[in-house]
Amino acid sequence: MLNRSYRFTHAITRKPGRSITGGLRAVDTGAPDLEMMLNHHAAYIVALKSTGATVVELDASDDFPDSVFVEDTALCLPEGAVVMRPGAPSRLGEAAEMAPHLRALYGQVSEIKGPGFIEGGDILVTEREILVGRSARTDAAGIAELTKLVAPWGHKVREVFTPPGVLHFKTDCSLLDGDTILSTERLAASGCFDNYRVIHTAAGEEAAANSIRFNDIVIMPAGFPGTRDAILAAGFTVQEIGNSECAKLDGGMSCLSLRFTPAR
Ligand code: CIR
Repeated sequence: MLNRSYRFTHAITRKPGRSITGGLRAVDTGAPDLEMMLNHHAAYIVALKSTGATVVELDASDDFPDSVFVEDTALCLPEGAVVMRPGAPSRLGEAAEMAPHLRALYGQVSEIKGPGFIEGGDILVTEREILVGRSARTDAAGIAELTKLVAPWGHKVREVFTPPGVLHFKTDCSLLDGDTILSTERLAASGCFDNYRVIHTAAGEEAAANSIRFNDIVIMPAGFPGTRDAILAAGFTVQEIGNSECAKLDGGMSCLSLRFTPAR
Protein backbone atom coordinates (compact mmCIF):
# COMPACT_ATOMS: atom_id res chain seq x y z
CA MET A 1 0.00 0.00 0.00
CA LEU A 2 1.31 3.45 -0.89
CA ASN A 3 1.76 6.23 1.67
CA ARG A 4 1.38 3.83 4.55
CA SER A 5 3.19 6.25 6.86
CA TYR A 6 0.17 8.55 6.87
CA ARG A 7 -2.81 6.66 5.41
CA PHE A 8 -4.60 4.73 8.13
CA THR A 9 -7.90 2.96 8.64
CA HIS A 10 -7.83 3.06 12.46
CA ALA A 11 -6.86 5.09 15.49
CA ILE A 12 -6.97 4.37 19.22
CA THR A 13 -7.57 7.17 21.74
CA ARG A 14 -8.13 7.22 25.50
CA LYS A 15 -10.33 9.72 27.30
CA PRO A 16 -8.56 11.89 29.87
CA GLY A 17 -9.71 11.21 33.45
CA ARG A 18 -9.77 13.14 36.71
CA SER A 19 -6.23 12.07 37.56
CA ILE A 20 -4.95 14.11 34.59
CA THR A 21 -4.10 16.91 37.04
CA GLY A 22 -1.32 14.63 38.32
CA GLY A 23 0.20 14.15 34.87
CA LEU A 24 3.93 14.62 34.32
CA ARG A 25 5.21 18.02 33.21
CA ALA A 26 8.62 19.62 32.85
CA VAL A 27 7.46 22.99 34.13
CA ASP A 28 4.32 23.61 36.16
CA THR A 29 2.19 26.19 34.33
CA GLY A 30 -1.01 25.33 36.21
CA ALA A 31 -3.42 22.42 36.44
CA PRO A 32 -5.12 21.31 33.24
CA ASP A 33 -8.88 21.92 33.13
CA LEU A 34 -10.50 18.52 32.56
CA GLU A 35 -13.71 19.90 31.03
CA MET A 36 -11.80 21.92 28.48
CA MET A 37 -9.48 19.02 27.75
CA LEU A 38 -12.49 16.75 27.17
CA ASN A 39 -13.86 19.29 24.67
CA HIS A 40 -10.54 19.46 22.81
CA HIS A 41 -10.29 15.66 22.90
CA ALA A 42 -13.77 15.27 21.42
CA ALA A 43 -12.89 17.70 18.59
CA TYR A 44 -9.72 15.72 17.91
CA ILE A 45 -11.72 12.50 17.58
CA VAL A 46 -14.19 14.21 15.23
CA ALA A 47 -11.23 15.28 13.06
CA LEU A 48 -9.84 11.72 12.94
CA LYS A 49 -13.27 10.31 12.06
CA SER A 50 -13.84 12.97 9.39
CA THR A 51 -11.25 11.16 7.27
CA GLY A 52 -13.31 7.95 7.31
CA ALA A 53 -11.18 6.20 9.95
CA THR A 54 -12.54 3.96 12.69
CA VAL A 55 -11.60 5.33 16.11
CA VAL A 56 -11.42 2.92 19.06
CA GLU A 57 -12.22 5.18 22.00
CA LEU A 58 -10.96 3.73 25.29
CA ASP A 59 -12.39 4.78 28.64
CA ALA A 60 -10.37 6.94 30.99
CA SER A 61 -7.91 5.05 33.18
CA ASP A 62 -7.47 7.04 36.37
CA ASP A 63 -4.70 4.75 37.62
CA PHE A 64 -2.48 6.37 35.01
CA PRO A 65 -2.58 10.20 34.97
CA ASP A 66 -0.84 10.44 31.58
CA SER A 67 -2.80 7.68 29.86
CA VAL A 68 -4.57 10.10 27.46
CA PHE A 69 -1.19 10.20 25.68
CA VAL A 70 -1.64 6.74 24.14
CA GLU A 71 1.01 7.25 21.47
CA ASP A 72 3.78 6.51 23.94
CA THR A 73 2.54 2.97 24.64
CA ALA A 74 3.10 1.35 21.23
CA LEU A 75 4.52 1.54 17.75
CA CYS A 76 1.99 0.50 15.12
CA LEU A 77 3.40 -0.62 11.78
CA PRO A 78 1.66 -2.08 8.73
CA GLU A 79 2.91 -5.59 9.62
CA GLY A 80 2.30 -5.59 13.37
CA ALA A 81 2.52 -3.62 16.58
CA VAL A 82 5.25 -3.33 19.20
CA VAL A 83 4.30 -2.52 22.82
CA MET A 84 6.74 0.03 24.23
CA ARG A 85 8.55 0.17 27.57
CA PRO A 86 8.10 3.78 28.74
CA GLY A 87 11.07 5.43 30.43
CA ALA A 88 8.80 7.28 32.86
CA PRO A 89 8.18 4.85 35.78
CA SER A 90 4.63 6.16 36.33
CA ARG A 91 3.79 5.26 32.71
CA LEU A 92 5.16 1.69 32.54
CA GLY A 93 1.79 0.10 33.31
CA GLU A 94 0.05 2.01 30.49
CA ALA A 95 1.81 -0.09 27.87
CA ALA A 96 0.56 -3.34 29.42
CA GLU A 97 -2.99 -1.92 29.44
CA MET A 98 -2.75 -1.14 25.72
CA ALA A 99 -1.49 -4.60 24.66
CA PRO A 100 -4.86 -6.44 24.63
CA HIS A 101 -6.46 -3.67 22.55
CA LEU A 102 -3.74 -4.08 19.95
CA ARG A 103 -4.00 -7.89 20.05
CA ALA A 104 -7.72 -7.58 19.28
CA LEU A 105 -6.88 -5.79 16.03
CA TYR A 106 -3.46 -7.05 14.95
CA GLY A 107 -2.19 -10.54 14.09
CA GLN A 108 1.32 -9.81 15.35
CA VAL A 109 2.00 -7.92 18.56
CA SER A 110 5.44 -8.05 20.16
CA GLU A 111 6.81 -6.13 23.10
CA ILE A 112 9.95 -4.39 24.27
CA LYS A 113 11.05 -6.47 27.25
CA GLY A 114 13.95 -4.36 28.50
CA PRO A 115 16.28 -3.60 30.14
CA GLY A 116 16.08 -0.62 27.77
CA PHE A 117 13.33 1.96 27.53
CA ILE A 118 11.53 3.48 24.58
CA GLU A 119 8.40 5.65 24.18
CA GLY A 120 6.32 6.08 21.03
CA GLY A 121 6.73 9.86 21.13
CA ASP A 122 10.36 9.38 20.19
CA ILE A 123 9.55 7.43 17.01
CA LEU A 124 8.85 9.00 13.62
CA VAL A 125 7.86 6.54 10.89
CA THR A 126 8.43 7.81 7.37
CA GLU A 127 7.89 6.07 4.06
CA ARG A 128 11.49 4.86 3.98
CA GLU A 129 12.73 4.44 7.57
CA ILE A 130 11.98 4.62 11.26
CA LEU A 131 13.75 7.46 13.08
CA VAL A 132 14.10 7.09 16.83
CA GLY A 133 15.35 9.96 18.96
CA ARG A 134 17.34 9.14 22.06
CA SER A 135 15.88 11.18 24.90
CA ALA A 136 15.39 11.17 28.66
CA ARG A 137 12.68 8.49 28.00
CA THR A 138 14.31 6.42 25.24
CA ASP A 139 17.76 4.88 25.54
CA ALA A 140 20.18 3.04 23.28
CA ALA A 141 19.15 -0.38 24.62
CA GLY A 142 15.48 0.31 23.91
CA ILE A 143 16.30 1.43 20.38
CA ALA A 144 18.49 -1.67 19.83
CA GLU A 145 15.67 -3.96 20.94
CA LEU A 146 13.18 -2.22 18.66
CA THR A 147 15.64 -2.46 15.76
CA LYS A 148 15.80 -6.27 16.16
CA LEU A 149 12.03 -6.66 16.51
CA VAL A 150 11.13 -4.75 13.33
CA ALA A 151 13.95 -6.04 11.10
CA PRO A 152 12.01 -9.19 10.07
CA TRP A 153 9.22 -6.89 8.85
CA GLY A 154 11.72 -5.12 6.58
CA HIS A 155 12.02 -1.89 8.60
CA LYS A 156 15.27 0.00 9.08
CA VAL A 157 15.75 2.03 12.26
CA ARG A 158 17.96 5.13 12.35
CA GLU A 159 18.99 6.42 15.76
CA VAL A 160 18.90 10.20 16.08
CA PHE A 161 18.82 12.64 18.97
CA THR A 162 16.07 14.60 20.67
CA PRO A 163 17.29 18.15 21.47
CA PRO A 164 18.24 18.68 25.14
CA GLY A 165 15.31 19.79 27.25
CA VAL A 166 12.77 18.55 24.68
CA LEU A 167 10.51 15.75 25.93
CA HIS A 168 10.24 13.59 22.81
CA PHE A 169 11.68 13.54 19.29
CA LYS A 170 8.20 14.18 17.89
CA THR A 171 7.65 17.08 20.26
CA ASP A 172 9.75 18.86 17.64
CA CYS A 173 8.70 17.27 14.32
CA SER A 174 5.92 15.60 12.34
CA LEU A 175 5.60 13.79 9.06
CA LEU A 176 3.55 15.75 6.50
CA ASP A 177 3.93 13.36 3.56
CA GLY A 178 6.36 10.75 2.25
CA ASP A 179 9.05 13.38 1.65
CA THR A 180 8.10 16.29 3.87
CA ILE A 181 8.75 16.88 7.56
CA LEU A 182 7.51 19.75 9.72
CA SER A 183 10.34 20.51 12.16
CA THR A 184 11.61 23.10 14.57
CA GLU A 185 14.81 24.76 13.42
CA ARG A 186 16.65 23.47 16.51
CA LEU A 187 15.91 19.84 15.57
CA ALA A 188 16.46 20.19 11.82
CA ALA A 189 19.83 21.86 12.58
CA SER A 190 21.08 18.46 13.77
CA GLY A 191 20.96 17.31 10.13
CA CYS A 192 18.63 14.40 10.86
CA PHE A 193 16.26 15.42 8.04
CA ASP A 194 18.88 16.25 5.43
CA ASN A 195 17.33 13.81 2.93
CA TYR A 196 13.82 15.23 3.33
CA ARG A 197 12.02 18.41 2.36
CA VAL A 198 11.64 20.36 5.62
CA ILE A 199 9.04 22.98 6.52
CA HIS A 200 10.17 24.88 9.61
CA THR A 201 7.84 25.99 12.35
CA ALA A 202 7.56 29.80 12.42
CA ALA A 203 9.70 31.73 14.90
CA GLY A 204 8.34 31.35 18.41
CA GLU A 205 5.90 28.61 17.30
CA GLU A 206 7.99 25.53 18.19
CA ALA A 207 4.95 24.01 19.91
CA ALA A 208 3.27 23.67 16.49
CA ALA A 209 5.78 20.98 15.47
CA ASN A 210 3.79 18.28 17.22
CA SER A 211 1.13 17.89 14.55
CA ILE A 212 -0.02 14.82 12.60
CA ARG A 213 -0.75 13.96 9.02
CA PHE A 214 -3.77 11.67 9.16
CA ASN A 215 -5.15 10.61 5.79
CA ASP A 216 -6.03 13.79 3.87
CA ILE A 217 -5.60 16.28 6.70
CA VAL A 218 -2.87 17.76 8.86
CA ILE A 219 -4.18 18.08 12.41
CA MET A 220 -2.30 20.82 14.25
CA PRO A 221 -2.66 22.69 17.55
CA ALA A 222 -4.61 25.96 17.29
CA GLY A 223 -2.82 29.26 17.81
CA PHE A 224 0.18 29.03 15.51
CA PRO A 225 -0.79 31.10 12.45
CA GLY A 226 2.69 31.40 10.93
CA THR A 227 3.21 27.66 10.86
CA ARG A 228 -0.37 27.01 9.76
CA ASP A 229 0.05 29.35 6.81
CA ALA A 230 3.33 27.68 5.80
CA ILE A 231 1.65 24.26 5.82
CA LEU A 232 -1.32 25.62 3.85
CA ALA A 233 1.03 27.29 1.35
CA ALA A 234 2.68 23.91 0.76
CA GLY A 235 -0.72 22.58 -0.35
CA PHE A 236 -1.88 20.63 2.70
CA THR A 237 -5.36 20.73 4.24
CA VAL A 238 -5.20 21.82 7.87
CA GLN A 239 -7.53 21.18 10.80
CA GLU A 240 -6.71 23.11 13.99
CA ILE A 241 -7.59 21.69 17.42
CA GLY A 242 -7.32 23.41 20.81
CA ASN A 243 -4.35 22.08 22.79
CA SER A 244 -4.03 24.51 25.71
CA GLU A 245 -4.70 21.85 28.38
CA CYS A 246 -2.55 19.02 26.97
CA ALA A 247 0.24 21.55 26.43
CA LYS A 248 0.38 22.05 30.22
CA LEU A 249 1.49 18.40 30.34
CA ASP A 250 3.88 18.66 27.38
CA GLY A 251 1.42 16.82 25.12
CA GLY A 252 0.20 17.56 21.62
CA MET A 253 -1.50 16.17 18.56
CA SER A 254 0.60 13.05 18.01
CA CYS A 255 0.49 11.95 21.65
CA LEU A 256 -3.31 11.64 21.64
CA SER A 257 -3.64 8.68 19.27
CA LEU A 258 -2.17 5.51 17.88
CA ARG A 259 -2.70 5.54 14.12
CA PHE A 260 -2.55 2.41 12.02
CA THR A 261 -3.99 -0.02 9.52
CA PRO A 262 -4.21 -3.38 11.28
CA ALA A 263 -2.78 -6.47 9.62
CA ARG A 264 -4.05 -9.98 10.28
C1 CIR B 1 4.65 12.79 29.77
O1 CIR B 1 5.47 13.56 30.28
O2 CIR B 1 4.90 11.61 29.54
C2 CIR B 1 3.29 13.33 29.42
N1 CIR B 1 2.92 14.33 30.35
C3 CIR B 1 3.26 13.87 28.00
C4 CIR B 1 3.45 12.84 26.95
C5 CIR B 1 3.43 13.41 25.58
N2 CIR B 1 3.54 12.37 24.62
C6 CIR B 1 4.13 12.50 23.43
O3 CIR B 1 4.77 13.53 23.17
N3 CIR B 1 4.10 11.46 22.60
